[in-house]
Amino acid sequence: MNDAAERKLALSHLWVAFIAFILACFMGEYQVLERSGLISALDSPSVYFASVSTHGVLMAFVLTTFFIMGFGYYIAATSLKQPVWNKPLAWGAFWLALFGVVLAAIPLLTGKASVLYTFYPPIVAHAAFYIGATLLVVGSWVWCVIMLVMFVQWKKAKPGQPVPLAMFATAMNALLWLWTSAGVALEVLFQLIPLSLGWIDTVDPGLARTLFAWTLHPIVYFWLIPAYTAFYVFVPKQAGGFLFSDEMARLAFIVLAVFALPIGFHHLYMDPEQAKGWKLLHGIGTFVVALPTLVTGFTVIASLEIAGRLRGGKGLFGWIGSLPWTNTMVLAVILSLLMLIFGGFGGIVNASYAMNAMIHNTAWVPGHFHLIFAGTTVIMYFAIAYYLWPMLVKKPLFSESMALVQLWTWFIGMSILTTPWHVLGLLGQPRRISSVVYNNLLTLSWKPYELMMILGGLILLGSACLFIYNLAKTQLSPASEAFDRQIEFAEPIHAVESLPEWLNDFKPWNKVIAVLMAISFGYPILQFFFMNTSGSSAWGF
Ligand code: HAS
Ligand code: CU
Repeated sequence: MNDAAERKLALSHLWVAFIAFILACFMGEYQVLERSGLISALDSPSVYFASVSTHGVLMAFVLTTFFIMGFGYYIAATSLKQPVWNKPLAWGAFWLALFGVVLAAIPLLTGKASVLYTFYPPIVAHAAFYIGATLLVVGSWVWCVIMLVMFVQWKKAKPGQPVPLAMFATAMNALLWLWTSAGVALEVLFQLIPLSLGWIDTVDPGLARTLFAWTLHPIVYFWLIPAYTAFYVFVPKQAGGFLFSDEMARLAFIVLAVFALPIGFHHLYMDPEQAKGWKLLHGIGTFVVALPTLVTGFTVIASLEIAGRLRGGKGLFGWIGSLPWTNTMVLAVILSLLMLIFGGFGGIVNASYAMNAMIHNTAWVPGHFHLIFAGTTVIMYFAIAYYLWPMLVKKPLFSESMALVQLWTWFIGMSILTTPWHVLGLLGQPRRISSVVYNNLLTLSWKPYELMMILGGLILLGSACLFIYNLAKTQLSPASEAFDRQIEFAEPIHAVESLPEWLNDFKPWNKVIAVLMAISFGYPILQFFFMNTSGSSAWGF
């Protein structure tokens, strides 16, 4: 297949993602410096909050959405072995989303949208921020439609055959994202845009936070699924072995998508607007959604063990040493899993209803999500980029050894950055503050941790620059005629000839999601419309 058009489509998306990423890394380092109070000339809450809002939006929404779209297009084309459906539409979505990002960037950079990436009312941004963010989401919806159309077309053409695992995961993510983004879309369209344009005088922040919670948990799995896709479909082959179980992988993606949705109230445990019974229900669901990650850890480590033993590793742990640690994909998965141990542990602490009181709104929370998102997840984005870049530009990677150094330094930098954050959280440091320099003795103990974070941030910034440099040099190096590498998907150890429909399609799961969402969000949302908020009782006294 001549895939030049697909390669260009994927590359354009991935470059937008990584440019957003590197800009945000510079802001991150400025932020740790500003907060520490080390350089008094930097002291400016207004610049700090403009920066931290832009950093969050670039990392959480721009890097992720563009990466997921670009990766998805290429996965669909290569795993299904067919061109991307309706490329003009895909390009239209690309430009619409990019336009949205530029539109949102203007108020962000001029301090008119310093509302953080969660943009909770009652703080209100300039309308251009919400409209820009909406266009980015609409662009991503088009991507979802293209993925689902390609999935359905392939199934119609090959009835009864198992959809390739890589495409199954990608299409599942598209479906997940359609459901996920609906919550924040309702909030932005019916509350925040009208409010920021002055069409309405006030909104109910409780309703806004409930709608945002609908989105806030599943969005993190929208970001995570490409990393898990690489775990299952690239890692076993790169390690020199086989995927331990194709069916387990599918089941993990299904449970991840289905149970990611009805559990968002673990972000609202300490909020007053929902009753404790609903919170407990969502809390139980949160523990269910940790299961597919445990299954993923098991399957991926089992696949690595198969590879290690095929490579001659002996004994209980000897296979670990015989893995190809100098393969970027293999090194990245090992470092990613190591960060997942602690990032996931933090998640379980957060999810435990009573323990949440200890860490909620403290520095622990950014510690958790930097470790599990910027660590576990983004390190796999790097590995995917290193793997795909030579195929996308038809040139060998500029430097494999630089890539290995980059992955190690990202892991080391992220560990140095996030450990103090967790400790500071337990010491009571609030999150979302622009300065940690208080006038009391207690907060003196925060100082060494703040300094460590500056060091961690510096290492990460250096690592991020190496990443971009390597990709740019690869693309700009002279073309080599002989170079032609093809994408290789891992084979399961037991070939999958046929699958039950529930492991090969989404229709039944879509219905399950609808029921679970109606149960877990129906009443909690409707109550806002029926509640008496006038301050008097129903009898008028
Ligand atoms: Fe989270 C807050 C709970 C996963 C991202 N999370 C956040 C926020 C973000 C975020 C961005 O319940 C902040 C939102 C905000 O700004 O307010 N999170 C969880 C739970 C999980 C979890 C239960 N989070 C993620 C992932 C994210 C992410 C993934 C991004 C990609 N999170 C919460 C809660 C809050 C929260 C509360 C609200 C806190 C508050 O109060 O505000 C689970 O999915 C985690 C499951 C993972 C595990 C780990 C298993 C470990 C494995 C590794 C094995 C490896 C080995 C090593 C043995 C249970 C599988 C092998 C070594 C070799 C050499 C081979
Ligand atoms: Cu969550």
